[in-house]
Amino acid sequence: METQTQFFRDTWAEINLDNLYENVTNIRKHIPQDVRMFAVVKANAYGHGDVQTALTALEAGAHGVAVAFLDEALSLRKAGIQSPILVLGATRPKDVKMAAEQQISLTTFSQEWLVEAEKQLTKEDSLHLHIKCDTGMGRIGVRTIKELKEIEKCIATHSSFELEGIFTHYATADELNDAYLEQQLKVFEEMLQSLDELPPYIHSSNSAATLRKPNTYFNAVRVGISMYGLSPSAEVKPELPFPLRPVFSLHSRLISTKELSAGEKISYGATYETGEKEWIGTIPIGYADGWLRRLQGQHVIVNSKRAPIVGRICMDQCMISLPDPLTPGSKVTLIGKQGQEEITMDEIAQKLDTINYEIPCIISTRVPRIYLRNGEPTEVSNKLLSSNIDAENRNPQIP
Ligand code: PMH
Repeated sequence: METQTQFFRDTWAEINLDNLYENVTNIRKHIPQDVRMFAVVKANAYGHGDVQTALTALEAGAHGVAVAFLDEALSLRKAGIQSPILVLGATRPKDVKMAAEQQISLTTFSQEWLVEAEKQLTKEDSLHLHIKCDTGMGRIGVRTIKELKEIEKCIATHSSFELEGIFTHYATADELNDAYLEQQLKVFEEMLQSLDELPPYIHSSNSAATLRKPNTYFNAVRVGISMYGLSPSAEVKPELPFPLRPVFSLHSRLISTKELSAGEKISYGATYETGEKEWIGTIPIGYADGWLRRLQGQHVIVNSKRAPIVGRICMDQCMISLPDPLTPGSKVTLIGKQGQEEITMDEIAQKLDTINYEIPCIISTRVPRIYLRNGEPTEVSNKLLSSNIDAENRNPQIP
């Protein structure tokens, strides 16, 4: 595939929107029709590109999108996303006016916050709120029924607030042992029972719970990692109800190749020494792109064969020991498939001793993202934007 003309560097990530669409479609088929799906597109859609991900997920049947911060929500609105948007994290009370104006739903978990937020609003405003319950994650949320009731009352007595939802988040949904999840679920159900009236949206499931635990659905789910075609953990991977298609792949091209004789040194510290005659290739990606120094020794795929990264990874470049004599310009795949070979996100995560979630997030914005639709590079098109509106119309029951 030819790279696009908007960037001038031979390293790029491909975001396969066809696979994203298929993952969302399969998730939608897996859950009952009346359960709404929020596509979690925080952190630039886990590094995949928030606008393109949001539009594709909405087109495939997601009801709305969820982000971590108000800034992320505002940037999606600015890009023309018209669906419901929920901010899952904390927002400063002084910033709530903007959320009300842009019809962005916020998360609340303290009465003091409501008192401060109310000062920013007028009678004409309607700020949509979801109450976050901390049922055992220990992050944010109300922990007692007493606090919850105070918040419910405070929202009900102020006309500028509208209680739109209530939710919680599981700490161990990606583990096969469900004991702690069931304990959290029980606490959440007790909290729900204490309410005078249930709000329109009740949600608790992340990807792992959405794929494995129908008893956590209530009437909405919040799906991130599985939409991107990645398993929430190695433990639940054998249990997934349908195959997930990876969305993110990472590629580069050889910018220099040379045949070196035995005993030549490679990169900072001169830590690698060629054993015998060896072809060495250089690719323009380094730790400033999120291709961290600890990936030294990791394989890439070139000429459809695996080849190791040799010597220290530099800020903008690294070297590989080539399997064949190759000329500059050959494609190098760092994550994804080339020929019969594949390097998965999970392989890179394992090499870095972390989880797959972290990898696309740390591939820096210096690496351009190319969006593929029907196998071809695509811009955010008017067609996609109009289907964003269609997705809204398919959901006439939006409160
Ligand atoms: N809901 C909330 C509140 C979340 O924080 C996340 C992910 C999701 C839903 C989606 O989870 P999934 O990607 O497993 O489907 N949050 C995080 C996090 O804070 N760190 O890693 C994932």
